[in-house]
Amino acid sequence: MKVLNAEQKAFYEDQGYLLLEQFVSNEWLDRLNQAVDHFIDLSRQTDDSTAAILVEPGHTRANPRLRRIPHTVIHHPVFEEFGLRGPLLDLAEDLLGADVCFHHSKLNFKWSQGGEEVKWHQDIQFWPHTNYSPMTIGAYLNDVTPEMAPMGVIPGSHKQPLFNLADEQGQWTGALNDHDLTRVNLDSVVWLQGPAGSVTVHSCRMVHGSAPNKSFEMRPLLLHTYTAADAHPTTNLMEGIPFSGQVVRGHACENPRHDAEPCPMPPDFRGNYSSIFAVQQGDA
Ligand SMILES: O=C(O)CCC(=O)C(=O)O
Repeated sequence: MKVLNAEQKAFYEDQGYLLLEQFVSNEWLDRLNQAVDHFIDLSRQTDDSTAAILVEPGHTRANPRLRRIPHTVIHHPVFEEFGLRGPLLDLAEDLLGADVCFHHSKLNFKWSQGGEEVKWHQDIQFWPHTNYSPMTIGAYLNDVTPEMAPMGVIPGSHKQPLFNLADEQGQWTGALNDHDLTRVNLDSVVWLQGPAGSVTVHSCRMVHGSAPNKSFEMRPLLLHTYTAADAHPTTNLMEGIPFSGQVVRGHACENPRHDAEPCPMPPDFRGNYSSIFAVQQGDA
């Protein structure tokens, strides 16, 4: 084990999540926040979303409102180094084993005074794989208090069956519908908050979400998804996206391992997927 103890690993396996306070060093936080400032400056030159910057409705050059930087690792060398060679990889290796692949990364801003809700969902139905090893590590780049819409997880929900993320007519929404929500113990939610540099980990099967950010501070959460190398994607969502599938620890695994439980499939996004915010809010 590189950074976790056996108890933390057992907790992750049993509960489906971890919160590690101040895991990312101040030196890394400074470098990452400088990169973030660069994108905020760039957003002052555009009225609309670009490949590197997705803006919220209400964004203006004078009052930027950033929703997300998708695929951070392809847009800035500091993000690339952090996601592909940085401190999260020891954590990924402890949880996934010696052979680890990078899948994708994104920075969810949740801008102050209105940054959008992320409705309850599980991740793996967005990007199915042959097994359920994929997990996402989030790093808070600012101090995050309860008012700033931290991410919430439902402990143990990774052991529940997978939901269809569709409305009651069967139309994909990217979120659990009201009927399915009655099967989830929402009273047990744990809000994962902490000082800058705190890190969240959640299983790809974990039911999770977050409220709108009504506070006066933005809540940048830098998310990276890693998989055991024997988990192969079963859609073409990431085809042609640089670094997706790259081995970041150990070796590639040519023969995928298959878990028995079938995974509900997402719509065929055909390169049009932009963000969970857009999917859930119905504006893409
Ligand atoms: O940003 C958040 O609070 C949650 C993000 C999330 O669940 C996702 O992007 O899948």
